Amino acid sequence: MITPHCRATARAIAEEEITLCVGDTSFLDYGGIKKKRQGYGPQGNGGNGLLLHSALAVDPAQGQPLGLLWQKVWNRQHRPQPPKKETPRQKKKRQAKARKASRNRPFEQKESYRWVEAMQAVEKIVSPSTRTIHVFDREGDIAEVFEQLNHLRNTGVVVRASHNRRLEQDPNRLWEKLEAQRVQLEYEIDLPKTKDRSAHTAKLVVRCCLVQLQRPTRLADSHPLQVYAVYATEVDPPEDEDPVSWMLLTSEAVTTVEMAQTILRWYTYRWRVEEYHKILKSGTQAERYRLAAEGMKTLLGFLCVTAVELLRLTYLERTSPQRPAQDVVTPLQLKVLISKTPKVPKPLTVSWAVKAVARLGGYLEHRRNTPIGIQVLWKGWAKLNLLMEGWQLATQETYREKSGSYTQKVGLDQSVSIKVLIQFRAALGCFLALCKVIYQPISTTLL
Ligand SMILES: [Mn+2]
Repeated sequence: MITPHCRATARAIAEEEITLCVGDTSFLDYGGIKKKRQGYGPQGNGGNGLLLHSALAVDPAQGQPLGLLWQKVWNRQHRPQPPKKETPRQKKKRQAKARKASRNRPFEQKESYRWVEAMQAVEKIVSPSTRTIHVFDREGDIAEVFEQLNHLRNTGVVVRASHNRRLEQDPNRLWEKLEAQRVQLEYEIDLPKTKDRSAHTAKLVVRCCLVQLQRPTRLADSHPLQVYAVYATEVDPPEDEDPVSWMLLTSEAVTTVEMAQTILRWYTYRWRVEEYHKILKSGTQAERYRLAAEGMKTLLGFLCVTAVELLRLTYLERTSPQRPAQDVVTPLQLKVLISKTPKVPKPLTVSWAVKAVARLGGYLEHRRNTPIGIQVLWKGWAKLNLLMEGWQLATQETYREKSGSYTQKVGLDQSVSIKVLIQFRAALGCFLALCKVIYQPISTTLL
C-alpha cells in the first residue's frame, strides 16, 4: 500500500552519501473489536491487535525525518486454548514442546526476522551510491543483524546492545571489555523526554573499541561478527533518574572521537520513529477505527503516509524554516492558507506555512516561546483538509453550473482523492473476485 511513498523517499535521498534509517515496532490495539477478529491477533498479554514495524529515513546531519522506506503490518496467531483439566506435568510438557518448536522454526518465520527484512528491503530500493545506516534499539540486538552486514553492500547499523555477549578469543564479555577501556571523550548531549526520563542535557563519558562478537552456534559457519562498540554513561544524572547508559554496536569505523560522537548523536535520532508511531495513534487515531483486519491494513497505508508527512513538517519548521513554502504544501493548500492569513508575508516560507497550519489548529502565536507541537499541527492539518474539501466543492459547483456535469472534476486533492482511492480499491477487489469466479471454471476445463 505504501510502496509508492517508499519509492518517493528513496528517490529523494538518491543523491545523499549517507542516510539513516531508524526502525521500531509498535502495537496497534483493537481490543474494542468484539466481532471481525479474524486477521487480528494477541499482543503482549493477550489483547487483540496488529503489529507495525516501520523503517523511517532520517537525515544524518540534523535528524530531519524524510519519509518511510519500508513498513510491515502483521498479526500474531491466536494460540489454541490449553486443555481444561491439565496436570502441572502435562502443562510443563506442552510448554517445553512449544519452546522446542519455536527454536526450530526457520529464522525467516520468526518475528525477529523483521529487523533483517528491513535491512534487505531498504537496500533494494535505495540508490547504490547511498549508504543506509539502520538505527535499532535493544530489540534489534540479534546476531543475524550483524551477520547480515556481510551480505549487504551499502548497509550499516547502529544497534543498542541488549546482551552481554561473549567475545571471540577474549575472556571478557562485552561490558567488561568496554569498562576496562580508558575514557576517550567527555561531552554533553541533549536528550528528549521519554517515559523513563525528563528532557535534559546529559554529561556523558564515552569509551570505545573494536570487538569481535562470538557467533551463536546456529551461525557458526558465518564470517566473524566484527563491530565497533561505543559505550556512553552519564555522570551526575538529574535527581531520582537512572543515569543514561548506552552500549552501541556499529558497523561504522569509530577511529576518532568525532565519529564516536556522531554515532551517539545518530542514536538519539531513533526517537523520531517513536514520535511517528505516536502521531499515528494520537494524531491520525489509527486505533479508533472498527474495520475488518484487511480493510484496516489498507487504511493504515493512508494514515501512515499522513502521519509521516506531519512529522516531516514539524521538523522542517525547526531545521529549514526558510525554504519555500511550496516544498511542503500543495498549490491548493497554499491557496487556502493564504486566504486564511490576515497578513501574507513575502516570500512564503516553510516557517510561515507550518505556522499557518498550526494556527488553524489553535496555535497561539503570541506565545512565541513554545515551539509548534505535533498535536496542534495535526488539528490544523485536519482542518485544512476540511477547508480544502469545501473549496473544491465550491469550485465544482460553479463548474457544474457551466457544464451540467459532475463527472469532470477539477482540482482533486488529498482528502478527496483518498476517498476515491478507497472506493477504487473496493471496486478492484470485487472485480478481482469476479475474475476468479469466471476464470476458475475456464482454467479447469482447459486443464
Ligand atoms: Mn522498540
